[in-house]
Amino acid sequence: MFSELPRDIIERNYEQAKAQYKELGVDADSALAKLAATPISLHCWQGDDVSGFEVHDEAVSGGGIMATGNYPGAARNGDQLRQDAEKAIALIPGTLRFNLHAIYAETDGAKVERDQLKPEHFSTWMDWSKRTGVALDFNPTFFAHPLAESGYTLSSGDESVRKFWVDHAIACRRIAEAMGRAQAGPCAINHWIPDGAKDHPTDRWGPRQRLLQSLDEMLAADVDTTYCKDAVECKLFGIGSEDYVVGSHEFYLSYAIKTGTMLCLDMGHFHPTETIHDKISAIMAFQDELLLHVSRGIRWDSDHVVILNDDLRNLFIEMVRGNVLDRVNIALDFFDASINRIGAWAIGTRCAFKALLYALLEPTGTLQELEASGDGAAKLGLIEELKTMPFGAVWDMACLDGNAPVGAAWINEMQAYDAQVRAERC
Ligand code: RNT
Ligand code: ZN
Repeated sequence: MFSELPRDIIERNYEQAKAQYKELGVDADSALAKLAATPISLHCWQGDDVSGFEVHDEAVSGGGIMATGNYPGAARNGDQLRQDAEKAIALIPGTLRFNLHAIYAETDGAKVERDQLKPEHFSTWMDWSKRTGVALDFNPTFFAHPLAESGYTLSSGDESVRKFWVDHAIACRRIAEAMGRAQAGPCAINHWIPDGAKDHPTDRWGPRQRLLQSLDEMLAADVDTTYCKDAVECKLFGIGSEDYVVGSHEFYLSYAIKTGTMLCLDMGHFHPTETIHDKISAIMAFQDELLLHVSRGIRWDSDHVVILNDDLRNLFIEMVRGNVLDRVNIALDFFDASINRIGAWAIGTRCAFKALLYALLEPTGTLQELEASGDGAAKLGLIEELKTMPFGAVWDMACLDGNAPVGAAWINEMQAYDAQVRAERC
């Protein structure tokens, strides 16, 4: 349905675009090289609506996050999820990592409690990683579990519950360490807990003291942090924690500064009009590294498929202007079960790479000189002119170089795959 431009036209368009960017002092070739060298971590959970493969004796609620929609054909086991992920990866140019959650352990049908998880339960994922060359990242899963039903995990006042989750975190840190060793490079592990209260709690203090204690305990475990790179993710509010979230921004920011732990900023975890791009230079004045959850909030919900909007561009522009791409771990976090899931992955990830490329094509030095010289109109004018530069021609070249479909042609592949998968799975 959507045809791809012939190769020679893509190349000719690129040469013209490159000349136009050169006029502004921007080298499009080096922007493409930098784009190809900057990894983004693709989240496994868009593939199956954050379900995972755990064996449960009883029904459990989502526990603080929920994918809505029932588009047919969701992956229901590791092989299907890997097959779907490979399809999505083929539609995306650029270097990808793959971000797993503990509930994606493969246990051959056996019930393995989360505090008992071992690297061997992820050996198929690690083999896949080796075969595809896609490095892994990891997350403990502190939700969708009977011991999370109270709304409190690492901050629970029930000592046995709190201990269970600390042990889960430690088990996961060991798995991340094993993944890191296997891929000869760090595995980023992100700790997000749903803990909080729907309505005004009378004790905001106790849970935070206990979370602090739990974090100290889990991070003190004997794990090699050259391979296991920990981050903590804050949130303002969530489903069932509308009034109070134990792990708020202030809490984790303080913890991170005090202990040197990496922070994770999710684009959908702040006030609905609050964006995160302005936070990067503030936090990185004190911290070596940062983890980002690239997402899109709409009203009160935080995990819509990422699109190329101002928030996304501003985020990548800030990283490029600050020259911190090698200090920021970029991960995706969205889940939409109402549309084709391969499509959701492809759209959001292609957009993240587009935003990165857009940022890399900015004549930052010129803009900053204009600003320093007090010529605000010239600066603003140039920023606006950049929006109608032939960015698309450079992006098409990135897709061609990256062996991904050019233009809308990826949609054909998504549709063909959808038809095949529906025939097989539904
Ligand atoms: C939830 C957090 C968290 C999760 C994933 C699945 O609000 O954003 O990062 O989305 O861990
Ligand atoms: Zn997140």
